[in-house]
Amino acid sequence: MKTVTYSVPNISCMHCVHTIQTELAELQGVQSVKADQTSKKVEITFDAPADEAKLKALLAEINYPIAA
Ligand SMILES: [Cu+2]
Repeated sequence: MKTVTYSVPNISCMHCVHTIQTELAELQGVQSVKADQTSKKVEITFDAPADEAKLKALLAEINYPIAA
């Protein structure tokens, strides 16, 4: 089990938070997702088959790319 925190500058409202949490939760292996509107950060706890490459790819795909 691994936990990562990403900066996601595009988070601007509760709707963004909801979208991110819903989409990431559907990825196999993801245990929990906490997106925060104020800090614009997303904390994800996951296990295989999920990995960081898949998390980042999914966030980019739904228009919430992580900050470099
Ligand atoms: Cu929003």
